[in-house]
Amino acid sequence: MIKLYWSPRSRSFTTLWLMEESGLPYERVLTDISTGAQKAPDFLKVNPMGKVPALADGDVALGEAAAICAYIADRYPETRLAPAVSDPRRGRYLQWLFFSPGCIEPAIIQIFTKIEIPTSTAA
Ligand SMILES: N[C@@H](CCC(=O)N[C@@H](CS)C(=O)NCC(=O)O)C(=O)O
Repeated sequence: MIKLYWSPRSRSFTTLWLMEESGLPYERVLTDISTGAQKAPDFLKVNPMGKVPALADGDVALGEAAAICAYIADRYPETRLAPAVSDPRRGRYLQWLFFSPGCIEPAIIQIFTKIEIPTSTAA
């Protein structure tokens, strides 16, 4: 059975939502980052980066929330969560799949950490 390793108050939420939408049977494995569970040797075998979310599906193991979403949608097309590779809507699907980790998250982190990131290197 698919195992989704998750922690409260983390990026796990996207993947928990995805798994519920998928209708696939899966097991939630609590990996509480407030206790350091993400650095336990057994978890590091699933995601050597020591981060949640992570997913194990048979011999497949991966981290990264967007990658987990893409993996489930492609591996289980019966869930109808993604346009097929040949579908013209595939391009926009990929654009929005990567928009959150590529654009929204860095902006949120910048706001919360108040780190100034120069928008231009011009003098
Ligand atoms: N780019 C990764 C980020 C994963 C990540 O940083 N997860 C945090 C929780 S939101 C984590 O596991 N932090 C614990 C740690 O870094 O030790 C993703 O989108 O899944």
